[in-house]
Amino acid sequence: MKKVITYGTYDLLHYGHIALLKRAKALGDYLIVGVTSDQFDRGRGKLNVQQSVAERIAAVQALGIADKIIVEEYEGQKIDDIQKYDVDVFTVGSDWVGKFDYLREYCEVTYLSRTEGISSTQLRTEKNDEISLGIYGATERTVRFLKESRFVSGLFVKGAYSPNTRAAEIFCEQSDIEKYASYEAMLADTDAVYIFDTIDRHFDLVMQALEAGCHVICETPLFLSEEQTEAAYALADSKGLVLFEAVKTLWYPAFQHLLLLINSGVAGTVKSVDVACSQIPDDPDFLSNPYEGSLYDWGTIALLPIIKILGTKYQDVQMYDYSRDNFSYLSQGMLRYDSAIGTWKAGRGIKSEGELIVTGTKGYIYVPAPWWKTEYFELRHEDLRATEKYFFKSEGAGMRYEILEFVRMINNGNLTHYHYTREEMRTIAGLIEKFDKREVISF
Ligand code: C2G
Repeated sequence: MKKVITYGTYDLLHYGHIALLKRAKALGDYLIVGVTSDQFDRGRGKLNVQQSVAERIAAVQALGIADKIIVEEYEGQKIDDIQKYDVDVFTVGSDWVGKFDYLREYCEVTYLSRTEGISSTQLRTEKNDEISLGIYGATERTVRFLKESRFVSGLFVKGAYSPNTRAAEIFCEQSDIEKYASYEAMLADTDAVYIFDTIDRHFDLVMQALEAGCHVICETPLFLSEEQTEAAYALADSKGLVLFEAVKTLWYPAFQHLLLLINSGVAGTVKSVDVACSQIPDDPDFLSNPYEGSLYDWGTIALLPIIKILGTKYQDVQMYDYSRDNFSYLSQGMLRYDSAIGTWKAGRGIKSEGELIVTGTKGYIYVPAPWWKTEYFELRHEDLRATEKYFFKSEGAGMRYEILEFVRMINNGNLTHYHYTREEMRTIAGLIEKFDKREVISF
């Protein structure tokens, strides 16, 4: 029996895929189809896949062409599969010519001609209209946002506005996007807006954008109080708009996997979560704005692992604060739960080891600094030799994952992929509110 193997994503399965699968089958007697996992595609920079691996497998299965379907999860798996299943022929479309010649050492390699005039990319664009987006702000961060947005299909940056006219001019000219004369003008001309400013300015900017009918992706932390959070989400809901907090850490493949692992109980019962984040910005100007201070800046990121892992129902909270000249350099605190403790340390203009440790009854998870943009973490046990290492590659500056999620939410009517619940948002806003109201012990 001659065994053939082929691989693909098979997103929005079309006749190009089908033609290839049929010809692949005709090369032998038994066809194995490897369907890429969501993680694997993200890792190889294929970010705009619309369907989950389960949906894609179901579509391939329904064709009845494959004799066996497997999931492709890692680089180098093809060699393992060829040996494991005793494969005679490896085949893919002609868009890959030469790329898999290294497999000739293990089996026959055949490139089949690709069907012209059809592709998943084309179907994706036809399915959803492109979202036009305006950027509020003109800083190094908005430049990064713009660059990262180009890796996400279905969205394009139309222009920008910043109260800092000179900075806006430079940004728009260098990036070749439109420069708007006012925020209103930009909102009137776009479907969505990305807001980059300090937390104290978010509420007004967000409300104005929602009133104007724009979807909003706003830098983290979103708001200064629970009330603002409620009001903004109520308005977004009533208008059927997406209001998205740009917490890029949350969408990093490694962080997503960490949450998944903890939920599966590999570390036992979690008894404590310790988070530290700190930064000394390059430009010393930040000290002049109190809203650039510790928890005003780190807010959601510092509190997110605690709230995501231990939940929203804490018993009490203690906050300590080191401020000078109305600027908070360090916020440290402890959330006490029924049977667990969460601590955080958030620093601006001060530096510490930015690690995350999740302590459990069977072992602990260690995420090295800077944990908030990690690709790597370890699950450690009493016996250090039993350490399990996890590596999840993040492409670019990581922002593309959150932008992708934002686009998905707009296209899917705000229903799917809501990994960050309203209750979690409210809880975090409530803690930032306590900090803002100076319910802290100063030192
Ligand atoms: N294909 C085709 N004609 C098209 C589109 C795709 O023949 N118009 C083929 C591709 O060449 C590939 C298969 O259909 O052999 C699946 O295509 P994709 O879903 O785009 O998957 P791809 O990214 O090519 O994955 O490890 C993954 C594999 O290397 C290939």
